[in-house]
Amino acid sequence: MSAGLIPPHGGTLVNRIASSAKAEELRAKAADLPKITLSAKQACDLEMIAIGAFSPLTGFVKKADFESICRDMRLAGSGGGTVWPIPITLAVDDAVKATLKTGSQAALHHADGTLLAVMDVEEIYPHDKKLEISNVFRTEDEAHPGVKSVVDEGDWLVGGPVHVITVTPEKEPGEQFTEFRLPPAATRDAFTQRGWRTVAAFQTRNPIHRAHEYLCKCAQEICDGLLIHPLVGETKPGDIPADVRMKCYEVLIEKYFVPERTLLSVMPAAMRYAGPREAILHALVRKNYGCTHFIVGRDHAGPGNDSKGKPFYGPYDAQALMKKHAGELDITMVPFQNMVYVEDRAQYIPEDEVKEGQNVLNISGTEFRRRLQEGLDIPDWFSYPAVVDELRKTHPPRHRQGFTVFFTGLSGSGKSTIANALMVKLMELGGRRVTLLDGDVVRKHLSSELGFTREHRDINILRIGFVASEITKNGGIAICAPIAPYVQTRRQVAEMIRPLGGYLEIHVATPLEVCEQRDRKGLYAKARAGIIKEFTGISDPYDVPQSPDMSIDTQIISPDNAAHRIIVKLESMGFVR
Ligand code: PPS
Repeated sequence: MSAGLIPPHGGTLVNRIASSAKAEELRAKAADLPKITLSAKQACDLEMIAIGAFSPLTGFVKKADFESICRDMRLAGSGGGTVWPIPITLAVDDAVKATLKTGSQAALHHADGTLLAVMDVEEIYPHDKKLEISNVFRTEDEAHPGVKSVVDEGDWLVGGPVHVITVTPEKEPGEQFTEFRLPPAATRDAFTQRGWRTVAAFQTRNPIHRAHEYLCKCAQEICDGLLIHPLVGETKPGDIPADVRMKCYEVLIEKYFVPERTLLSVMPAAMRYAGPREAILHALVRKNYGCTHFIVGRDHAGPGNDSKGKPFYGPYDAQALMKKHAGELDITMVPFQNMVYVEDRAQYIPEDEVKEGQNVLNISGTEFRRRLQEGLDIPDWFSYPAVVDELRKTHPPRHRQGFTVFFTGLSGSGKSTIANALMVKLMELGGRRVTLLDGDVVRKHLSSELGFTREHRDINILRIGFVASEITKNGGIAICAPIAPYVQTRRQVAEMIRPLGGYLEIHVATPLEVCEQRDRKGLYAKARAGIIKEFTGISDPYDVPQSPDMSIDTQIISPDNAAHRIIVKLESMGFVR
């Protein structure tokens, strides 16, 4: 900071990034250390710790902090420590745990192999997932993306400080936003340079529309500056990717905000969707970045509805929790009601100021995404033409998106015949390339070394899923026709592909007796005779799909008719026209 400028707000910052000399030392040491490959969320957390955004944390939490954070929302400390709402954990599975030793060190690697840090392994302790999930997320429903992510993590937690070599993986995916990646200390300096004494931060994981502009402008009325601070770490499938959002923010700020009063930079954290507790975390982090005010709108960091269709959090729960801890956060909340557009006034106003008889217009996030996907109108009162244009570049309407039709059913059920008929019809329609990944063909070319154990079948199906996901991502059509007997693996494939385009699961529900009677390849007879082991339906299970997008009984429907029905379904979904 230059002399004479305003001292930055926010207290002491942790810096865990090693000097270049120290980094060399760490690199040499790391070669002999046990290795932990970080998940996307853990890599985000490491970066947040390294740059001081998670100050006062110097590493991944140990048991006393973990329990105290989960139970009391505080770091452990005599008489109650500092407010801290979410444990920043390093979870590992049994196999990794077996390689670690308390009192020793471990090398932390990015998924692409880059060595990121060395960690002092001060504690290894059981991951009390129940304690974390029930307290942090206030629900155990696995439809909650934060809950699901903890459930899927390893059963052990490793605690201790980190010594960070780099936060940038070698294979930069081109979405690193280098020029916008201002760490907390540099952000404080930027505020000081601009002479801002008070700064309001706007946290976002979505594109900014007009209602958000209204919030930001209101905050600018009470603060010297505005920090538009999008979260660019891991988000849930379906959220608009950070690189797309960044383009939207840039065009928006240029056109609609006063550049001298607005700073755009990114926060490299992962979303947890923990609603009220995450609002507190977001506020503490923005205090570390030097902000004095923090905007909290309706349903901050909420993931939407639970598996029964009810919202996980009340719309103002986050504001209530922020209010409760207002005295100890060292950052002032700027709360906002749900903002709605009143047509008669051509203006956004807080929901509770709407008068009887006024015509209120609203487009929910889900409705916005639907319109984007289907190429429908997005009115100017809701968003900005420049932002919508950017979004349309990466969100083509459904008839231009890729999709996968995934057939599942017993051997001899007729999957291949229907898949072939469908392929011909789709090729006749034209417009997109069609690839057929038939069970037998895949087994010959892609999975020739695999047998039919559960493990091998899973590998086979996940390979098919991966290829289909690439085809879908690039706007093509993938038709898959394996047996795919296990529900869990089918779910994994669906989860892999759904965020990238269309996905249709079709159960070819020909009964076992009929398949066995047909026995075109003579495999059922061999399976009954015990010559072929682990044969689906005979000596290996087939999990019948409970809610496929379509079920086809080939005893009643011809292959051509089945393919026609699938085309009609794809038409009704907007994927073909
Ligand atoms: S899986 O479970 O999805 O990996 O199976 P998949 O790759 O689709 O199987 C392809 C064909 O392998 C033949 N086959 C068997 N099927 C099931 N169980 C056993 N043990 C087995 N051994 C060989 C079978 O003919 C499958 O082809 P389809 O086209 O389904 O009849």
